[in-house]
Amino acid sequence: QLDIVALGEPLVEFNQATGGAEGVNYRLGHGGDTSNAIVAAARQGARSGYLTALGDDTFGDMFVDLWRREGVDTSEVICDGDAPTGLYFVTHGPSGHVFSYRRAGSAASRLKPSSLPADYIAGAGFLHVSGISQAISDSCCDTVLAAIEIARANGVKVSYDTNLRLKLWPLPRARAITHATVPLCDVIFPSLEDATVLTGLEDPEAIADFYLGLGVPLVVLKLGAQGALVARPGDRQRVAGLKVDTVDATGAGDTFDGAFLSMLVRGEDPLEAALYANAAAALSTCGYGAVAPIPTRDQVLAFLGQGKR
Ligand code: KDG
Repeated sequence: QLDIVALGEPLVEFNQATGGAEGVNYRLGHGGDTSNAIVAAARQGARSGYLTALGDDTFGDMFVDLWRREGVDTSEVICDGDAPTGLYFVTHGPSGHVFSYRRAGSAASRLKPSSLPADYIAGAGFLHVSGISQAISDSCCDTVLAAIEIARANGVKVSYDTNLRLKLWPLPRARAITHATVPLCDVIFPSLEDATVLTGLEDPEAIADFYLGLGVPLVVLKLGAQGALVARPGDRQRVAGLKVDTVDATGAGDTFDGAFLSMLVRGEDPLEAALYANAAAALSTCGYGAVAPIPTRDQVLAFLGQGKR
């Protein structure tokens, strides 16, 4: 029995090391929003599993090794001998990180609804999916929607990160699919940045109203270094940002999602979960790459001054 099952695409990460552009080095790492989130959940002690397809290649093996090391169940991960594992480059410019994808035609983009292990999803506490998984191909979008249907039919809670990537799909389509998915979820984790583009609204309170109005009962709006807004019908709570020495925010939002879910499965309420996830996400920005700097539960608790629990 797993607490959380995530579905989506892992991406091998080449993260620009500091230094000049010529002959620059790239650190090899792991990325892919839902993979990052499930690793974050596992590092917080949640029983976690991942659903995806990998190429039959070294990069695919690299992910299986990662998940096994992290205690993420890989029993339903598909190996697709006819397509590669996707990858991306992260470069660092004056306005933060920039992603360059090499993922078209990847194994995960060929996922289809019939690839889904229904019993595996039906046995989980949460299903976690994202807008990126919907953006990479029509068949992966259908797969996400089919997985949500299986989850809902079996009383499995659904969490969703809008993770808007306009390099992957045009805004009108992103908006239509995202808005149609939100009401199917139990909790959503939009970033303020995504939500501003998707809704055309700038005020966090108005954004929360908008999403609650679509019918989702819990909106956790990620405000980056400014913390988070936890909104439920008739209830708003703010979590303040934490000061850390940020070097790379890649994957911070995903760490937030995984850490938040790990707290819900422990029975904590959404505000406690947001305080914790906010700290985990802040710590994850103190190192390069999406996965390497994700903190463990002990590190998060130490940072919050709570010691081990
Ligand atoms: O949130 C970080 C992810 O965006 C990154 O790891 C890569 O999944 C990725 C994507 O498609 O942008």
